[in-house]
Amino acid sequence: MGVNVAIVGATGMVGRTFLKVMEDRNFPVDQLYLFASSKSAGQKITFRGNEYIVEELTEESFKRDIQIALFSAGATISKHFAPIAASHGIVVIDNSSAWRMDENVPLVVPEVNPEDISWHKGIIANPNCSTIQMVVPLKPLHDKYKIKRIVVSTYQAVSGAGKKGVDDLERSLRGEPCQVFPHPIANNCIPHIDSFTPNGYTKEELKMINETKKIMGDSSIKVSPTTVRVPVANSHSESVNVEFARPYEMKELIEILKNAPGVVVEDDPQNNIYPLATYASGRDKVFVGRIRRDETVYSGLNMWIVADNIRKGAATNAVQIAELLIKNM
Ligand code: 11C
Repeated sequence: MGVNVAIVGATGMVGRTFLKVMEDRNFPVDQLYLFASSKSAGQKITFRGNEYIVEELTEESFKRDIQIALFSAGATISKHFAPIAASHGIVVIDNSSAWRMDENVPLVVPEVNPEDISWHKGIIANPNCSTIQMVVPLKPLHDKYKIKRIVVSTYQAVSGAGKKGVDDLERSLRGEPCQVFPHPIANNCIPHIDSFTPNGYTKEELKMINETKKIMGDSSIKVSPTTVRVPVANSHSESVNVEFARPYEMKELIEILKNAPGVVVEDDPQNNIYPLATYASGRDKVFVGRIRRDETVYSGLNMWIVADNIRKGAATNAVQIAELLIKNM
């Protein structure tokens, strides 16, 4: 038996990927409702061989027999419509930043804190893509060695800015000015994702700091991020430096990563094997490589972490949350 599902933001990049991921994972859908802005209403989208017509999202949209709604239409839409959906008994899994730091809303990565789903009050938040791929391999290491501090630099794909970002890279590669990014993205690395805040960090960087603490359930973890947009179409890469409170043996640490849910270790530098954005794209796992001791601190580690930001960083994580909900229904 399946569930009745609504997708809000169905015509966007993540919205369409929700559908693709549900197809790939045989997610049990009975009725499917697709919602978007009035501009996109009327578009046709195929799911499992059947054509669906996208409807305009209104306050009436949720007066249907729907159990789960996957939202990816931006924070403003989520702020307004997620509580309306929840008031009809629908569980909203929201991919925007609107509810992530709300203390009444669980922020969930199924490989890390699946237990937090149990206290939802109608809305469950999906974390930011750059946070998700970092915490998946770090959680089992934190459990064993206790993380004191993380220094992370990201190399984020243009698809993080949606289709507009992908179009901007193509435009920039043709020598035309960018419309979304503040500088040419072709041949550049732009250390600026989302807007700057008074302390000099961007909102993207603050998300990595705050969301990591909430998902890991440990506010003592220090996170020092620099987030950078690079001319890569899809999949974010991250250079992650970790300082543990307890010592580790490298062999044991790698075994932990190999056995960690959702993690694939790709680490054979002698044969040029390490995670790459082109390989991670289209996959649901988090790839980890270049695993090596940081010799400059008591118990330090360097890693290179890559994942598909639209799949594991957004759509797949949300569908995994929906799968957990169904299991507990
Ligand atoms: C990017 N991480 O790569 C952003 C996109 O808070 O869900 C996702 C923004 C968010 O531009």
